[in-house]
Amino acid sequence: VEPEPGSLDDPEARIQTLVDQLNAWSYQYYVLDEPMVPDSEYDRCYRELEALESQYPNLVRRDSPTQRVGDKPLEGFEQIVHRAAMLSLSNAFDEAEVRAFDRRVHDLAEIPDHQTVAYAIDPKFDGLAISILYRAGQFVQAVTRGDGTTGEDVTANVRTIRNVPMRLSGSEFPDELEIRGEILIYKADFQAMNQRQAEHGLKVFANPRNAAAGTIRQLDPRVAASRPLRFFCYGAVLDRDQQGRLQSHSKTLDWLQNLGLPISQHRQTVQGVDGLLSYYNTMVGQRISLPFEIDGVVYKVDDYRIQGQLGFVAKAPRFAIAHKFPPDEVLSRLLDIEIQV
Ligand code: NMN
Repeated sequence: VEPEPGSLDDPEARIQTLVDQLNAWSYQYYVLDEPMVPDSEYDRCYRELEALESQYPNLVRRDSPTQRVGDKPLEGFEQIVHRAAMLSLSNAFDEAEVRAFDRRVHDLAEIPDHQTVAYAIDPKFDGLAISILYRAGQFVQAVTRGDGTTGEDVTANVRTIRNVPMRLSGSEFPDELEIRGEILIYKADFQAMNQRQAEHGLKVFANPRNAAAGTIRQLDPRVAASRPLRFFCYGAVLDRDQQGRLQSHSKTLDWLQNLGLPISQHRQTVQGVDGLLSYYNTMVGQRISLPFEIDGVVYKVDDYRIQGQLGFVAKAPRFAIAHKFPPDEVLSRLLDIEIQV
């Protein structure tokens, strides 16, 4: 008699069922922030999977949640040349500079004054930029920005980040997909982590960004696995055909979200410079209550055709700008105190 798939008589199928189930629950828990089952249920399946994997080591899957605990330490990080440079963004520090940006977009793309430009906006996460490569839908490589041209292969560390999918969902992805995003640590996780570090007489970090950057450059992936890193995807490297099909940045993010990638819930599409400034003011107000640190907001011309007309200057695209927040160290010091009390 053929064993029933997923039953205990067929360990390979049972392992696959458990991996798929745990990954689906993890997606709900870490990406959507809506757990579907109690932790005890998740943990029970996890232990069953661990037991099967130790009994059948050759059946361990690369996308198994047990593979996120970190491999053996590395000797060093390999240097990787980015296939598409990781650019930086020009900055705007006040309203006049944002208005000048919108003016330039109109002028260079020859958009009449009475027409507003659609902009896609994201919070500017205060973490570190990362490029992640999926091949045939499988996570294969993660590289830091470095100098924008060459970065470091930190695949082993990024594999431990719980909301980075090891496998894309659905089938609507190209054979190779390189995505870009930010690695960060939530404020509350940072406080707890620093407290643990202090209790163990270990290094205490100055802020979440330093902690995230220091963790990603750790040679021991088990250390990375023990730290509460999170990831947000904010774009993909697309060729002209793909841009033509997707049409806009906001539709690209919809597509990436459907592939199971974590996309910020705070993204928005707005019309014209007034839309930009009103979003900015909203975010200035929300900044302190957001669970993660941001140091500004990023405005991108949404339509790829207009982006293409604008092109690039030096190392930054002309179709995007980072509107930076004024420094408010006093405010964040106050926040630290509040959390510690
Ligand atoms: O290391 P992982 O497998 O991500 O688990 C860490 C903790 O998070 C565990 O305590 C686990 O129970 C919890 N967790 C819960 C769910 C859920 O759906 N309730 C999903 C993923 C992780």
